[in-house]
Amino acid sequence: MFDAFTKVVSQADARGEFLSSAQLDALSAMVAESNKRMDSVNRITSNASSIVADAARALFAEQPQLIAPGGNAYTSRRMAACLRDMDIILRYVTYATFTGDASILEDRCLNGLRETYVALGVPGASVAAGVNKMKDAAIAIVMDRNGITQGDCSALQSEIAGYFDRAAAAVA
Ligand code: PEB
Repeated sequence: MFDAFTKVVSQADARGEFLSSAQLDALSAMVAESNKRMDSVNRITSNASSIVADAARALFAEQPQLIAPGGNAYTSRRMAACLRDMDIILRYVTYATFTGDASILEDRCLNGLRETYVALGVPGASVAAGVNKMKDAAIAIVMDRNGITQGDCSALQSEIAGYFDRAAAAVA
């Protein structure tokens, strides 16, 4: 598990090199912009339950077979497991956003997740659709210009979107 700093250090050490000025510039820019990152994590974290619930509701409206008898979210137990899974994935996306590195998401959440869903008979494409709905909601909340210092958050937006995309691609 890395963050943006330890990732660069590990890569440089594997080559036996000092940090390059390009690497230092990139990390320095990340520090300079870190308020945006923290605000994004804070906004997603404090809206996590509605991001999950709204995405699940939209998923079940689009794929009603999931909540019909025999469906993968039918019975409260499976529904709870589904909401929990979406919550877990969103939580790991906030960790990746916080650290500026996807390795925590990959190593602790996505690694083996496809195989787990295959073994359980949970449709990965439906999980991916749910993740995409969380992505849209989370990005809208992060990019809301109200009540926040104005600035360019486009790089952060695509970084965060990329974490959701990795999660969706890992299970689709
Ligand atoms: C992954 N999910 C489930 C299980 C595991 C995970 C390990 C089996 C054990 C259990 O039931 O608790 N756990 C989860 C995760 C991590 C982890 C991401 C990462 C660290 O430790 N059902 C649907 C939707 C989808 C869904 C498509 C979007 O209809 C999910 C939600 N996951 C779902 C369901 C189960 C499950 C388990 C329904 C229960 C399956 C079953 O027991 O039949």
